[in-house]
Amino acid sequence: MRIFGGLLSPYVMRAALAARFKGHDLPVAMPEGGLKTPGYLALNPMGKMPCLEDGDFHLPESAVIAEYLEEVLDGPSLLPGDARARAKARLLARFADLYLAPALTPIFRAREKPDEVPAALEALGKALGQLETLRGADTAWAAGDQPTLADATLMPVFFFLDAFDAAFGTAKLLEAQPGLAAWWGRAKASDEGRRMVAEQSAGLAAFMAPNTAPRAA
Ligand SMILES: N[C@@H](CCC(=O)N[C@@H](CS)C(=O)NCC(=O)O)C(=O)O
Repeated sequence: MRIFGGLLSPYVMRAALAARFKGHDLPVAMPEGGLKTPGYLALNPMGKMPCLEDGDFHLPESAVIAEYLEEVLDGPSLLPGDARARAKARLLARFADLYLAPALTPIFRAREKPDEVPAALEALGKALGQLETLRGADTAWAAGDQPTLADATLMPVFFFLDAFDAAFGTAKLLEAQPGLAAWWGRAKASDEGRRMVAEQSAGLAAFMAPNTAPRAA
């Protein structure tokens, strides 16, 4: 089993983290020739990363990949507890996909479209407040006392709050959300968090290097 993509992408990292939280270290690499070759588009017609390869089975879309890995890999459950606990983990992950990550996208594009950054920062602050409310009381991990699909989804997105802080003050937006701030502090200090931060930092350095980096986010 392997994952096509680059680990700077929060979507690729989500798939990798889901496997790692279950005790599996899947290889991750860009597909030969990039994301738009006829061969890769036959596996993932959207031409995006990640795409999971499991034998002759190919699966795009990080949320679906993470749920598939939860089903096929042995190891601790990433959807533990009762139906309500599982729904909570899924809700936080879905919120990240639909509201949090899109708010970050204009900040990635700040070099090309700096005018869009102030509105993006406002949207990001609003999304963090909504996430704090959805999450409710702080727990050791995002949705309970063990890592879930919510942590695998949120952690690679929160990396960018730290990474963009010097330029845009993004980490400060977290100060208004004490539960999330506490969770993120613990998550990035965990073994998987420290590894993730190192890998995404390396990917971001390559991405930001002028004219040399493959597009990774
Ligand atoms: N909904 C997709 C989003 C994947 C996505 O947008 N990936 C970006 C990298 S962060 C990508 O492949 N961009 C390259 C492109 O669109 O050409 C998922 O969850 O897997």
